[in-house]
Amino acid sequence: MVDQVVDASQVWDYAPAPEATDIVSIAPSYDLFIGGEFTGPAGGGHFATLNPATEQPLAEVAQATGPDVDRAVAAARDAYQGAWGRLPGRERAKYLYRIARVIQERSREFAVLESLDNGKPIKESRDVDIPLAAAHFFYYAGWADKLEHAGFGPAPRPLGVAGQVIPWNFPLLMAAWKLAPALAGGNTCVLKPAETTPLTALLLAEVIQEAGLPPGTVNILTGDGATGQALVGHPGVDKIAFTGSTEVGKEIQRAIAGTGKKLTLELGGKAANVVFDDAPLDQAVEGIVNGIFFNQGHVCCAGSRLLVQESVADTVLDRLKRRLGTLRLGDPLDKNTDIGAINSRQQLDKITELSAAGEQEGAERWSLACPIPDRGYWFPPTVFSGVSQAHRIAQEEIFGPVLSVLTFRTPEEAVAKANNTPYGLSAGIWTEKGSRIFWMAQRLRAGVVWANTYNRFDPASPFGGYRESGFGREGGRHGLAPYLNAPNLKAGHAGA
Ligand code: TAP
Repeated sequence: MVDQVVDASQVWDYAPAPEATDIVSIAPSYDLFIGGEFTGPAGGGHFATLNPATEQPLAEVAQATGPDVDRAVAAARDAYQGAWGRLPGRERAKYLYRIARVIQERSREFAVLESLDNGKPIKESRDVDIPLAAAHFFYYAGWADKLEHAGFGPAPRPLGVAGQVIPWNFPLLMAAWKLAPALAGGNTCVLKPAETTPLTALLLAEVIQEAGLPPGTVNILTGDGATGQALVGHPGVDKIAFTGSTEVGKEIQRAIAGTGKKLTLELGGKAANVVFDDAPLDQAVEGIVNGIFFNQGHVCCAGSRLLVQESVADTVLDRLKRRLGTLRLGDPLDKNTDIGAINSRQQLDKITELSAAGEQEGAERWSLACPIPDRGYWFPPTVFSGVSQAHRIAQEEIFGPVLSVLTFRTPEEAVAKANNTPYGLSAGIWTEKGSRIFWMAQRLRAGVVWANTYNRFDPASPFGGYRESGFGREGGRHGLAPYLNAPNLKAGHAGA
């Protein structure tokens, strides 16, 4: 059912406030970043990266194949055994600080480019993605000369060459999550950004040149899943760090079994955001909106299942729909935009298919009646109520602006329903009772639990899941561990 919740005559009309794009100069074509230089792909192939809000191509980007992976891994090995590997931690820290500062200096450029390539609202790339990416480099710069004080035992050693594969939902931020701890620990890196969002990783390559890192310390290979597969399978890589879908994560785990390569997996999620009847409901509604509609719901830890106590379910749903009526969907570069474009046709098809399944299975659909641009990939904020635990929309990760609402009567029932998922990445609790927060947090099987807030990130705080959400942590002191060999660290998640 599509429902108009806000009387159109009462809507305050915003004047457009588009961010200027002339700060970014996008080249017609990009090469690979190997050994400190941009270099053409061995196979000569390129593919287009699109603006998902217009479906217009932004640039051609090189398709890396096996020989390029060989070159990048060799360059990373040389840097590891050479200039980068010889640097003491206090010198590595200076490079990381430099990268962080240049990202800050060029933050508008990064934000505009991220919104163009990804489709996310400029206010999110400007206020969240880019500042957090810089903060990660600053944070890990601080650790580079203090590794022996990180609690892993004396003289922790780097692992060597890290192969890092990232998704499209937070392109620069995921690159920062991968590169910063690896470099702080003294490793060298080969990074593969997602096929649909390579441009900020390529701008980061320019920053890395500008910061003067020894050639080969960071290499960036654009390409598709086959490029990622070649990197993961390369015998010259010592450690694999992957963020992406659970399906591909399992494939990677199988592929490297028995090789002795270390592995961290940051995979999908289906988080429960649990609202009790004593919660400050207006605040909870803001948390629900942030939990599932931030970044069009393309968030691994999105609060995609709302569990609301039965006694307040109608009130919460009414207030939620009223609040959603104020969201503005449209041009990602407009500073007033709350909901940007879906990143790709493929992702839009997946969201559309799962939403249709929700209706077929009997859940009640409500979608915001808002103007949808003629071109580009868009999906209006959507809420399903009357969802049962067996519904696909309660079990599968939709990775879009779609909320499934379930109800509960007792805290025990809330825990049982929240944990009824193969994932274990994140959860939210809304209640005014501190004791209930602790009671719930002890029972929710999730790597991160937020209380009376949602989607809070800080470089000092470890993030990661368990079960089908993966293993290993990124962020904080814990985020260093997957990149180090040290007496107090377990053998790590080897493929063996
Ligand atoms: P995937 O399809 O898994 O892709 C992730 C990355 O892996 C992309 O760079 C992809 O390349 C590459 N890839 C694809 N097949 C591969 C293979 N066989 N071997 C090696 N690499 C391969 O995920 P996605 O659709 O981009 O991202 C969405 C998923 O990521 C969601 O499930 C989300 O929950 C998860 N995610 C998790 C987290 C954390 S921290 N847990 C954070 C963000 C996202 P292409 O781009 O060319 O396909």
